[in-house]
Amino acid sequence: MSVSRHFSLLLVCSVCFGGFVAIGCRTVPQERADKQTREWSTHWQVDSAVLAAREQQRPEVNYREELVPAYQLPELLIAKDGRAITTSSDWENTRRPEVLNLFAESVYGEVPDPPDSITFNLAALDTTALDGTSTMKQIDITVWKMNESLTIHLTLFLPNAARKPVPVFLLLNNRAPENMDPTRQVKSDFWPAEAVVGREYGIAGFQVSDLDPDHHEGFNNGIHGILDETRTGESWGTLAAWAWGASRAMDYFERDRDIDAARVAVIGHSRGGKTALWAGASDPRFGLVISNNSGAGGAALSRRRFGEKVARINSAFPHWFCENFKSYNDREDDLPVDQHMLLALIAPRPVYVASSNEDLWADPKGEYLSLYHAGEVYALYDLPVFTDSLPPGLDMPVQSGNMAYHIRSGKHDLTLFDWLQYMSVADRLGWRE
Ligand code: GTR
Repeated sequence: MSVSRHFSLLLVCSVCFGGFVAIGCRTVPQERADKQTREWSTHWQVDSAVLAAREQQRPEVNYREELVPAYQLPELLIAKDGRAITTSSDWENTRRPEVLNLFAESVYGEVPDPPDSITFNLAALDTTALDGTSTMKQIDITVWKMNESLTIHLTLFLPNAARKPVPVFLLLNNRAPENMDPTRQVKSDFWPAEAVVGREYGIAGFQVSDLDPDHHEGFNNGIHGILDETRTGESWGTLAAWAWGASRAMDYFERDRDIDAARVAVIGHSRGGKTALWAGASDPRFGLVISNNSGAGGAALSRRRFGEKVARINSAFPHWFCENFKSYNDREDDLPVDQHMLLALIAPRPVYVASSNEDLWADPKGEYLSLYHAGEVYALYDLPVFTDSLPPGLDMPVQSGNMAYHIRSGKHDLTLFDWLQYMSVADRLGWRE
């Protein structure tokens, strides 16, 4: 049984459509719908108590579906010159580079010239970590430009018993460093090393603040202070700097013979989830991209203006995106992209989007819809897609080909439940075979 066939069995039921299939305010041709016309057996509904609590917290914010304005998403499959994109090679050669550039120049920012050199040093090694089941490595990744340098401290656990090379989950840690305690005195579900190693995967992570501290200081410190020359409206912000750090970790993975560099999953939560998506979109070496509760500027569609909006994220976190993104404050309809196009940049590689039902600020439905609309590009590769325009029921993980989604009950967080789903997807991708 092929991998995609195997996955499509996870879908719950089939429904036939006639003519065109409506998806939001757009349609997909019948041919695509015929490939997989299925709906979820149940759909997620906003919990009224959660809604009431959120509205009380932030009365100025829209959390109601009926107040989402009508919107038209930018066309994924029409090139700038008006040509229709109908094949995966058209996508890869023409439209994908255009979309990638649009995100770089209007959302996350352009990366400057690379550093002069990069070194990898094994700073610590324990071959009997986790009661002898694992090897722990700490690697200092140092980038140099002229006589300035910056070091990313990568922590890694690899299962001793597993056949090598081993697939690895890389967390971009935007929470406290204790979440990735190499001594394992502190054990956190945010980075559950024991559970991941127990499933015969490697787990790695670094603090995003190694690249750039998470506050606005004019881009003088962190990697910006080292690599930036003249800054413009298109210069990279903090999230792009963190994503760049993920690529440097990937540079290391490619050098470690115990690691299967073709099977590295990049994962992040919230601001880390936005970063994981941009890392996966801009660096095709990541074999699985996981967005946990990434919300605005991550998986959620900006045009829905539900929960956190572009103007709010740009004023609360003026350093996250490029300056040009601020020109779209309260002008979402003028953005040349929307976030479904970010997920489409990951195609045909596997992508997992996860939401939580109390996290209305991140717009769970908007996160699901991005994945749904990105299906247009996955379908070009003849991969199954999601054809139900509504998110599945609570705690009901769904997967169709290389796309996966769940909405977990509970708060904005990265939990063991989430990790277990991500590992199960990797299992189904055949990563442990
Ligand atoms: C919030 C922000 C979100 C999300 C979150 C987090 O304050 O508005 O976009 O990134 O922080 O990272 O936990």
